[in-house]
Amino acid sequence: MLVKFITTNKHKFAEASELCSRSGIQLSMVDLDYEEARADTCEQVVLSAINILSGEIKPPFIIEDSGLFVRSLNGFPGTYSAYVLKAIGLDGMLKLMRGNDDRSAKFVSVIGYWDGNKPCIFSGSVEGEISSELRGAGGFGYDPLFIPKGYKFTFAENMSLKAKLSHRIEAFRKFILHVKGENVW
Ligand code: ITT
Repeated sequence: MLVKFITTNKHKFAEASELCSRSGIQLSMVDLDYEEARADTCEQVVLSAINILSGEIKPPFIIEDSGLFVRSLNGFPGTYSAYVLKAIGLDGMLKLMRGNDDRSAKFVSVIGYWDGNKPCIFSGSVEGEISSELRGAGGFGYDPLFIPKGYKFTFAENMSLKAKLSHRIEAFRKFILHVKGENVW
């Protein structure tokens, strides 16, 4: 089965397509930059994107909105994660967190699937904390400063850990279960 993944982010695409291909779902990347809604939740962003894109792109397709939600910053950067990374970078995030005792954070991923009939939403999240320095060379985005709960490594230091328990992997497992009826836990 072939499903379009509308994204400008090749890292997201690589992580998702590896898992999906193991279940016989082939993702093809459609690198289309569309206007994303301003909203507090990834669910709202995804539903509004399906609304726009379903008029332009033939089903079946998926989109994914994700982000890093830092508890002591009231969920910032959240749905603005891509913009904030461009604007202040990882060093800027570390500065924002300086002197902050509560470093807990979570990554969230929400997939929107349009099969031509009704929009479906699948979400995943992973709890963790913001490290005090950047560590590791793997992954992308905020991976060098995110330490998943119960571990000492950042995602960027341990990509095989990320491939097992990331927010994106959880959301895509749910998507695969829906499409194929196959549990890939
Ligand atoms: P799209 O074209 O799919 O929208 P994007 O990169 O703009 O690509 P988002 O709007 O969903 O994607 O922004 C999510 C940002 O959150 C992303 O650019 C990263 O900075 C960060 N992020 C999401 N998942 C991540 C992950 O697994 N590891 C590190 N950073 C992540």
